[in-house]
Amino acid sequence: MKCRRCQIPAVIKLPRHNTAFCRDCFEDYLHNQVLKAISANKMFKKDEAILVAVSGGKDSLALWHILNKLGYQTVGLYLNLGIGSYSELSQERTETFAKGRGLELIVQNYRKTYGLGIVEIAKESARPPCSACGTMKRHHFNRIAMEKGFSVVATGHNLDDEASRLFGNLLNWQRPYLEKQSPTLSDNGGKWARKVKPLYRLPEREMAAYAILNRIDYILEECPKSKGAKMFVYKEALNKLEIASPGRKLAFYLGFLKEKAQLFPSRIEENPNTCGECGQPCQDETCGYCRLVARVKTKVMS
Ligand code: Q46
Ligand code: ZN
Repeated sequence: MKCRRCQIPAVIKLPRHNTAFCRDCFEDYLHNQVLKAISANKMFKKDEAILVAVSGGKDSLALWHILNKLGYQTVGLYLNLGIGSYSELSQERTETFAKGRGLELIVQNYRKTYGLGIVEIAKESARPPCSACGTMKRHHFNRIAMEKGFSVVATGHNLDDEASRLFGNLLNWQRPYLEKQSPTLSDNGGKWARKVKPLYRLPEREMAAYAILNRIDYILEECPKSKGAKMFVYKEALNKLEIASPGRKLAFYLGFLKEKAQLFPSRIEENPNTCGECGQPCQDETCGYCRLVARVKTKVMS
């Protein structure tokens, strides 16, 4: 197998592009996919500082590596959720990555802040762990970005994440989620940091290959709370379709982005109010995060 561009031995075959690349050409191709995603969705400019949300996994660390290599100004943000050895190891991987490249990393530790990890926080607030986790993450991403002067937060969601989310939303006809799903989420008229997903054109397999070729030491385990998640079933179904028809996954997601405005016009006025507790934009008088934390405090203190 030879590289389609330079004819030296290839390191990866890409059936969806009917091609194969050597190490340098693969890196070039992958960087171009990221640049295409950034410019097509006006994610950020070269002079904007970007807060990169990192989990210690391959996608977010590779995203940080790529943005840094492409000359963007980046700072990492790691949230230690307090999930035993998984959180300890993922923090260690993230810190080693940042230190090795001389990059700045902000760490927020839930056990230090709340005295509890996300599993206990979810239990005390009577919420499923991933639902509480999503609310908390959104709050901290936005709070830290605004406090430190970042207008944009980049996350490592790849094509498999976005296509499987779309698949799940369609299977369940989740219209409000379909209206909102996008590689660039609203900044609420500047009141919120813009949330962007520069890896949405790249599947998991290509991201894993990139991370390995660039010797990124990432945590292999998934969060233990993700066990049994429906998302894995959707990813598997899409992978089978991709094998039968290479390129289907990206075509499915890009097709949605193209048709979205017509099929699912956004009618939701996003978070028109300001939370009386924390000052972040919200739908009601108090935001979901502040309600969650208040419930946990009442339960823990009583
Ligand atoms: S939501 Fe759920 Fe993830 Fe939070 S508790 Fe773990 S699996 S980390 S993306
Ligand atoms: Zn609030």
